[in-house]
Amino acid sequence: MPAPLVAIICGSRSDLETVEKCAALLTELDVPHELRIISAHRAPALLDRYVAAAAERGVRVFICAAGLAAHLAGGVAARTAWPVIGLPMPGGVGGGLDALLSTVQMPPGVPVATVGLGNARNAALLAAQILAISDAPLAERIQAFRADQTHAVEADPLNEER
Ligand code: RP5
Repeated sequence: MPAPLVAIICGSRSDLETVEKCAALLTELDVPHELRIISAHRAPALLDRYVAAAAERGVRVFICAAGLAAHLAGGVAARTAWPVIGLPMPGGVGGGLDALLSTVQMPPGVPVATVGLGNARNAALLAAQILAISDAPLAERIQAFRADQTHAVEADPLNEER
């Protein structure tokens, strides 16, 4: 097994159903990854140890999924200079507006690239696209994914030329 390049961290087991869609797309794109459940609030010391160790082992992109007072992505971004993608989880105030703002509104100097509420697949794609900068075969797999997606739209029976 190649060493993971992407670490997916979620704040709670209750985030898993969404986060597994992110892991599934990374698997489909053949991107080595690992998944952990580490709450920024309930286990800050573990988060500290994990981020340092993961970067040491070769992880190059972190995807952080959290809801409510979603400090996980910001907390990870504070601990590493590798890219961090925030995946805010729906369900809190305003359907997840709390998590969206907590994740996206980082102070200057510590960025978190935030995807839409619960948009686990975009988090996976963005991580893959970052890694594809220096991985030509991965870039080709992403292009193929895009082509399939385009073909699916074009092939919809409602779009048939008459
Ligand atoms: C966040 O609080 C988690 O990421 C989760 O989305 C939310 C609720 O967590 P649980 O109370 O279900 O553990 O930290």
